[in-house]
Amino acid sequence: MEHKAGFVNIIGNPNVGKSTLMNALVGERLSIITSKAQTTRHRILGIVNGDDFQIIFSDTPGIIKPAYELQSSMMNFVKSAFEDADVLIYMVEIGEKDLKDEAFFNKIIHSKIPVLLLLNKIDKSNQEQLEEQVDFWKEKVPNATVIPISALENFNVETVFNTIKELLPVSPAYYPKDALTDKPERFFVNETIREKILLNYDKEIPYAVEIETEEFIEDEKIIRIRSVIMVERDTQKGIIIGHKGGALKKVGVQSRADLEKFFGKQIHIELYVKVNKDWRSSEYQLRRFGYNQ
Ligand code: GDP
Ligand code: K
Ligand code: MG
Repeated sequence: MEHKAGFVNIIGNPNVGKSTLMNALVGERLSIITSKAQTTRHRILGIVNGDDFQIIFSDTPGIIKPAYELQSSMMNFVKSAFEDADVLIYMVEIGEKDLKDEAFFNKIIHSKIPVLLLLNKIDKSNQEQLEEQVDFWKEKVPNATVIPISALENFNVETVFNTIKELLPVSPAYYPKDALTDKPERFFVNETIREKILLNYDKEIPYAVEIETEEFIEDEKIIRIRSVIMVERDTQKGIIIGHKGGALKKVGVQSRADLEKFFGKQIHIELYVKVNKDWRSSEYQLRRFGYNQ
């Protein structure tokens, strides 16, 4: 039997459902998901292995116009997603009619690699709107295969999966056949905590936060974790901790529940908050947190 393998990169505007799709395709909650833009900051690989294939999905941050250094490096992740793909997934959501970034759009319509245009969130549309949108995107991106899906309700996700398998080039596997992702365990701890912060705090707070897991000690039945929540200012520290530590405690409880599911073990988690002035604008700090490639 011939073995197929390749890279499938998922790009699109913020909040269209890229991370939801990758998790559905991989069958694991690798990418955090919230209704807020810029939830995904890194490029995250999700690997699906079969006897005769290996698909390496990569989830990227949404396409944005960078306003500060962190965002610039997030856009480098998106750009690199163009460079090594065997199949490109360009995701749009129902009702979306335009690309915010012309340069990206031109790259897509002139792409030499196969493009799947996934029209997501069709659970929110009616038949008439759906047909109109499919026609619109077929005309706008003539080189793409247009597939309407609902990543959230798992509608047509299998069709996407099978279409990708067809398009994969013949190749040996790139990663060990038991690999699920390229990211270390601590990365998923950091991301889980960051997701809870996105869910629990308003306005600028989540965007000023970075997580660093200092300790990850795995025993047979329990994993002991200690993580720092980094903020830019003292006032933000106070908000994260909350009255009598209540807000921080909530983040800990919610993170622990998710991490126990993810790792399949009991979790002990200790969180504390530290001020790290202006980390988002510091190249040195960004490198330290794995943003600058
Ligand atoms: P990303 O920013 O493109 O990675 O988008 P996310 O995967 O984080 O999803 C953004 C929001 O859209 C979340 O609230 C998801 O639950 C929601 N979402 C994703 N896919 C669907 C879908 O198929 N239908 C609906 N109704 N919502 C969806
Ligand atoms: K999002
Ligand atoms: Mg995302």
